[in-house]
Amino acid sequence: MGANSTGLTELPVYEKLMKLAREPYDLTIPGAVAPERIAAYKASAVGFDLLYSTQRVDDAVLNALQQLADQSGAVDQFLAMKRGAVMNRIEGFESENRQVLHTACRDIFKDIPYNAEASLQAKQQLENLEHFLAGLDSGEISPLQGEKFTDYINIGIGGSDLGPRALYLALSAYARENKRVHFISNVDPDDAAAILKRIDLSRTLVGVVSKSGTTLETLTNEEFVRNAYKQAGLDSRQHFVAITGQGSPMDNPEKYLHSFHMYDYIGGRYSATSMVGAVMLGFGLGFEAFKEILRGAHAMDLAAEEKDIRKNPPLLLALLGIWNHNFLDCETVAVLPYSQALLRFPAHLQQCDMESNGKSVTRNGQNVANATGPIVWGEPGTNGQHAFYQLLHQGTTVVPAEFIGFRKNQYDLDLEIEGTTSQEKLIANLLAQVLALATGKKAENPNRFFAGNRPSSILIADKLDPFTMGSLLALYEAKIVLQGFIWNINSFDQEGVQLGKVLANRFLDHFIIGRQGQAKDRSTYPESWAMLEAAGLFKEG
Ligand code: G6Q
Repeated sequence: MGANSTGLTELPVYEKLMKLAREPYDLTIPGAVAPERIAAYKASAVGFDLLYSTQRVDDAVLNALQQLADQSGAVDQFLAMKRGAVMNRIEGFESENRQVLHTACRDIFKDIPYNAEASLQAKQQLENLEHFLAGLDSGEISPLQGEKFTDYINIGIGGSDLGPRALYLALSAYARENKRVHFISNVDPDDAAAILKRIDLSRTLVGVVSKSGTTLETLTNEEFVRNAYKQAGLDSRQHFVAITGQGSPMDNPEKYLHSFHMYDYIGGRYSATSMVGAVMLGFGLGFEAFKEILRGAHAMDLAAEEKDIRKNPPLLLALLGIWNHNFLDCETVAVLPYSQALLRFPAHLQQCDMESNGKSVTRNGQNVANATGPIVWGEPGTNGQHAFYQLLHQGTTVVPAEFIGFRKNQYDLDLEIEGTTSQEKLIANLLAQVLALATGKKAENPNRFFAGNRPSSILIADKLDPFTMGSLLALYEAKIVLQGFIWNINSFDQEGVQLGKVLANRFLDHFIIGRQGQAKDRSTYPESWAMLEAAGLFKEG
């Protein structure tokens, strides 16, 4: 579905943007980043300011980007998505054919939600969670005669790990007293072993998160941890909760203390505000904090409906990304949070963006005629400054950057040292990097020359609290889907991860054959047998 059935290159404004891109705004000319420009190039919503005077755009480019948003019908498609249009599909070919309704988890705060059915299901699951958490708090739900669970292990991978984990780490300053959360995602046995070594199983609740209920890593880790319970003489059923798609193979109440559901219209990488994130965050931060995350996300979902790009930070961020990627030919984008709490947020965005928009066919199943999703990566500042910023400033590749910062720190602890606080040092560095990348520096010595014109923007809010985190999450989710709409790709499937999964199973079959001492028929899959042998993982005889 979608108002836009053409790709980017077929939109009328495409040629205009190509022409403008021949002479993009020069940030290195003295006075180019003028005070009036800094003040004017600012879009605000839900407590976030997006400062973009250090992007290579001027009013002509911004007007053309506005036309790009209008001609592609990006916001209308965003609204159609929220109402329940079947956006996850490829026209004329077999595809998932699903609605895309992660926003429904947040629309519960609307008097009339966009999609009544999905928001009702979200509400029912929230009530289910609220009762469960109350039972845990009162000690009613406990295998320990009134003593409470203190620890929680989240077992899940990909969308069932990255978003929820990024949120928990971002908000661990608000963690409830005597509650700790741990994560196991990798099928590497050391991931589970390291956690099992340091927790008291008898006081631990284990949330197994898998929408499909079939993911190799998650099912393996579930058995791995259940085995530890068995070894400890404990009944794992009293400790394990399931968070899964309704009707999935994991949707089996007999095996779990409690079950929570998510639905097929919520994609894994968009699922942090469904039960996928809710159960763990509710345990670790409390139910009210989780609702604050939802409130913040909902507020940004609404802000993303604004059609004027200068008043819509997610849409503007999406368009600036397209300007840099499709017109200025920058292949990657760095997300650089100046906040230690956002340690894993770039990793979440990497998945959310690259799995959504790393596509080569349009929604009509034709090859795309333009570049789609960029490579997304990043690390918190100021740490990154002492690592990879050399390349950002003087490398041969131009990397547009999205800086994220907060005016206040989370903990009530900061100190003035040599005249400034640590928080001031942090934010001063953020601003300095943005300016340095943009304006550069002339020098006689070529090795000390900074070319400048390296575009970036700043997203800044007051303080990283649950509401703000929810808004930030939704801002990026909206940015990613809006870009997908403009590129006319399906941002909601992930066929590209299938082939590797199938081949991994073939290698596992080889291990089984080897272990059972069966005859090895190398004629069917000569290359996989040869690879095992070359890697020293298997010897004949
Ligand atoms: C996300 C992807 C993928 C998924 C994991 C885990 O959009 O679909 O990362 O989240 O593969 O899947 P399950 O939740 O089904 O175990």
